Amino acid sequence: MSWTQTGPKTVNVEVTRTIRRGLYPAVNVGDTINTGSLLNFGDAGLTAVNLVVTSIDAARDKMVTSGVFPHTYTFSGSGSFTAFTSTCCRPAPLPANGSSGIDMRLSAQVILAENVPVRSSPRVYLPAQVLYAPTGAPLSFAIPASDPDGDSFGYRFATTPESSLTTPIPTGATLDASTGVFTLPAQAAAIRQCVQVILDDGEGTSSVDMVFSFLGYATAPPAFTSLPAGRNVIGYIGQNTDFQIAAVDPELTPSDATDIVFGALPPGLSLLSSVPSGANSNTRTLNMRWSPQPGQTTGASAMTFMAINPTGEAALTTLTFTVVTPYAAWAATAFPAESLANQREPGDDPDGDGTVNGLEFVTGGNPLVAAPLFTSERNATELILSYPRRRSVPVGADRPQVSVDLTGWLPATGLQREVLPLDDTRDQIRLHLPLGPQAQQFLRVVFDEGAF
Ligand SMILES: [Ca+2]
Ligand SMILES: [Ca+2]
Ligand SMILES: [Ca+2]
Ligand SMILES: [Ca+2]
Repeated sequence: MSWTQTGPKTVNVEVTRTIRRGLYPAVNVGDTINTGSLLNFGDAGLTAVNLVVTSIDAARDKMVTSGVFPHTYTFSGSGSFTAFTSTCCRPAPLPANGSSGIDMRLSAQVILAENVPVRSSPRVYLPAQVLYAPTGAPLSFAIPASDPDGDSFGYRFATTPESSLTTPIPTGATLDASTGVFTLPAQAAAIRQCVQVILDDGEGTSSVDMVFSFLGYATAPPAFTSLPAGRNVIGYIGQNTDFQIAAVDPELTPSDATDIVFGALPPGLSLLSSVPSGANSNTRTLNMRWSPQPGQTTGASAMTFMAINPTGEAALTTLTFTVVTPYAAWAATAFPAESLANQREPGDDPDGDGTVNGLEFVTGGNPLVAAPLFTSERNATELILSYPRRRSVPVGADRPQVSVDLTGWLPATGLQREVLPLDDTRDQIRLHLPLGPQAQQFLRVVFDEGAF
């Protein structure tokens, strides 16, 4: 359960639950079901939990459902409310521990204050509430989550009042409060373990309820065979980084047909194709693209992918997606590892050649070797400003300007832009400005900060 504030006193509370397919045998993806549960907004508000079916897994008698419930709170000043919904049973049937009877409660603390920026609780992106794992091996993965409005947030196990789980923390389970890395020790026998985690960004909380079904495999689960190096995909703003994720099940029967599933994709990450191959589709390859957009927050986020076949054999992997600006990527290699730590910004000029680092970057210069990169010349008819330019710099990022007094600058018109290939990565740009009737004229080129 998570929430997003949509106005001074209004929120959308989002509920995601996995439900037995057998309870609703006739519904299809896209249908709405009445779960019989109520959502209590924490004030006097109540609403029926009618959820839309987003996926159906008939073979394992379960389906994923979700719903968004708008609500307007009545309060003056500020208010803190605990929205919650509960049901008699976590999804069933599952191996071991019977088929139902373990209560489930989902809650979220909604903290609202008038006249503050609209905000949101953290969100978890998991493909399903029921996750399968083999017995005999420990389970470890980072709970994939992000906060839509960019707050940092922490993780903790839910308490019994929050989750309804009488033993809310399975024996030996750990949860890293800052990274969300969750571990369960190896389970000796087929067993179900239930875990609920609360995410807190200081502006409220959200919750995710997970059921781990440990299966004693007669056969082997799929395994990831192709992943990005270090499980880290670096994306440069404005550029496409394509990569593959592949998983293979060693058995070749129809019940080992492998799929790779994942939650909602963060901005800039897209699935190009999902390709089955091999005998009975025992191999699955995702072709993906990481394309961070201008303005996107730099830094790292995590996302979990699950390789799974129709019998429920599964493997999880978590990838990190890092956004770096092209300038930051260049600076990481242009400067020695340990030195010049305080002279690496675009406006610094450690070699003192008058070309600041930002311009060394766009021109392909060396920030540690003094060398002129911008040259000018004048002949009888024109003024020429010449500089190298990396082809990866966005089109239009360098803008010629003219002035007659070095004070007021205007976009240069009537300019001829000559582009000469220089080397593998750069062109030499020569800007030709015809001499006009003015007593004096000045020409300069301005690089947008977006180029860095
Ligand atoms: Ca937030
Ligand atoms: Ca298998
Ligand atoms: Ca310099
Ligand atoms: Ca230099």
